[in-house]
Amino acid sequence: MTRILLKDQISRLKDQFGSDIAVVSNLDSLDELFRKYIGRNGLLRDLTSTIKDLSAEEKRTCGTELNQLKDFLTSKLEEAKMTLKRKLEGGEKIDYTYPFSAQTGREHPLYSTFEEIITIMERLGFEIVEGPEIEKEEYNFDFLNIPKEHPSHDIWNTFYVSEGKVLRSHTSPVQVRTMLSKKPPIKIVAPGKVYRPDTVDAGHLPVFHQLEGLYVDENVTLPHLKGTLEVLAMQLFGEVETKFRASFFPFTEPSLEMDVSCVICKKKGCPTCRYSGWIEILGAGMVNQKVFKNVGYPENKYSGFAFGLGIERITMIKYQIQDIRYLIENNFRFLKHFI
Ligand code: FA5
Repeated sequence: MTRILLKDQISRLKDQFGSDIAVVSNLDSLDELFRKYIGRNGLLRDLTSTIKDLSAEEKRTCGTELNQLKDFLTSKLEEAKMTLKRKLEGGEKIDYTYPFSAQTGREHPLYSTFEEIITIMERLGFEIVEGPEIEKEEYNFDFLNIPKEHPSHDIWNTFYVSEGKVLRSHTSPVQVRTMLSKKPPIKIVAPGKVYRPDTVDAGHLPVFHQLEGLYVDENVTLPHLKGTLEVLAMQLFGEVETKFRASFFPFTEPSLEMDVSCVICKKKGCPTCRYSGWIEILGAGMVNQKVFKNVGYPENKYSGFAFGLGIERITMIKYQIQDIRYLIENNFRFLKHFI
């Protein structure tokens, strides 16, 4: 017997074993197979006895190979035994008491807030529309009566993509797109991402989400606007204080901003509200007649209101989140609070 010869014998024995085990159908024939191959007078033993006349070195290598063969045969027989047993017991058994620790996912709080706002606005009769994030400069500014010298045109306030194209700095260009494509009555909300090179702090991000609202018809008034926003705030937050402040936007006249009392510090002042006790959640106003003129609507026929709210700010108030940056860090420990 040489090592080459032994290798050949091992390979043949494996082939033979493969054919034998493939047809085993009960535990008795499996026992028989065990005896045939690994039993005291089995084929493995026969092979082992053939190496006794080899040199010490060859004996060692061949011995290792025979041990590997034994391991192989034993594990295959064990495997077959388990499979047969399972079959005889009537299929795989499931242990229903085994502790279940799979982690379940859920929506990001930002998207839950989005969904909630959209549902409220749909109930109030607003239709959802969308606009592109890469926007024509003229829709982002000019049609909205934002003059060329306005600081928002500045490269420090807007991301320019190419000649005449910007990353929209608010969702208000969707107002323009909607009014250019249809006549009133219009009652839409437009959710989406907006981009600004703002300094990042507890309340500011360079990429955030807004929801634009626009209602245009004959005889839409300021009380319609205030009523709509108050219903929205009440349904979103329940018992919080709200207030309207006079403001300025070139595309609304008059303009206002809506603040909600800071739920983090209860109006005592904290970094989230910049120590004012109030968090600004939206800008709004009555659509400026100049915007109607720009989109080709007849003079003084229509009136309307518009608003643009910051989704991150609303999420912070709803879930009492102190720092806006938590919303984009994807820290699992933070997100787990909302599961
Ligand atoms: C606007 O963007 C106007 N387009 C809103 C508007 C629409 C006014 C229609 C009138 C009519 P403003 O820049 O104030 O306005 O932003 C609106 C809201 O976005 C803010 O109230 C705030 O909630 C949120 N916001 C603004 N900047 C940031 C920022 N850097 N990070 C997170 N949220 C922001």
